[in-house]
Amino acid sequence: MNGDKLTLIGVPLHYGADRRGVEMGPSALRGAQLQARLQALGFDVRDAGDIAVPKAEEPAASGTNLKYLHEVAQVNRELCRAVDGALKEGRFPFVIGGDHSIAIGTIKGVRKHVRKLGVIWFDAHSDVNTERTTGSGNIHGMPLAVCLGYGHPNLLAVGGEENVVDPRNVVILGARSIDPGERNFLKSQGIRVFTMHEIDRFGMLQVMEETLRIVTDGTDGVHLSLDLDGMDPSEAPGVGTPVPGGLSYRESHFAMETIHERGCLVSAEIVEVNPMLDVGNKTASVAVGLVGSLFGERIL
Ligand code: 4U7
Ligand code: MN
Ligand code: MN
Ligand code: MN
Repeated sequence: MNGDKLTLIGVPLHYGADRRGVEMGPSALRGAQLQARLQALGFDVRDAGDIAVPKAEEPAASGTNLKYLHEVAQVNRELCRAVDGALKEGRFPFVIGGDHSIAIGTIKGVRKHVRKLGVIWFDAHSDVNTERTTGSGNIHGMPLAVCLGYGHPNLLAVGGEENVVDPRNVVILGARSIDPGERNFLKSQGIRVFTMHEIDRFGMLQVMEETLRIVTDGTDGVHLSLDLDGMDPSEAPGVGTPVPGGLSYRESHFAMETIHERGCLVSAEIVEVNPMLDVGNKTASVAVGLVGSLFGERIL
């Protein structure tokens, strides 16, 4: 953990999901007392405010099937700079989205400081589509591929195309919706995916032991990319692409608690909270609860 200083960076972006609502995620998370929760654990928390998101009526012509490529790339470049800036000041970057395309800017920014970076990708989806495999054209289904070095040149260029992560240090947790093209990609990259089937079979204890072994094996730090749709929609209904059969409340907290115990985290992000689809502010509150466990809240 990067000392005891954190910087919150809001990214009210929805263009990667092409669906409204998720741009209100940062304000919902702030409203659920994210900052106070972290301060209560003794952290010095600075809220850097929101990255500016350009207005667009429809995807600018980009010569590709990727929606809002121009806007998504621009926001990620800004985010990458902000994450880089936080780390330069010795502060832990905590990014609040926003759709999951922002993982590109976060991870590229972190990689400028952490040479070998492990990644835990908590998600119902694997987010490894490219312009060749995507059915939706939505960039929030592609960020992990980009961080591994595959995807549109404008996205690969964010923060320098050399700043990729090693597939041997990446783990996907909670997957239950993987597109055919993604399946091939995951196999060819040899990425460890703990689908809901493995989680049912082995239980969270064994899954987290194996996860933490993989993401810390030869690395200098670990990034957590927390897509709230990894949780079961009964716990986290306010997400853009809910998929039944997800991680329970306790399984999710247990994952956060074990990551905290390991003390390997260098950066984190929470994405895909969509207050427009939520029941009250339930999903943001559940997310902030997970952050509590991630940063050391204890039951006893
Ligand atoms: B999220 C999808 F086809 N795979 O590419 C796609 F199922 O960041 C969903 O994980 C992507 O929420 C979900 O559009 C992106 C679809
Ligand atoms: Mn995702
Ligand atoms: Mn997802
Ligand atoms: Mn989603």
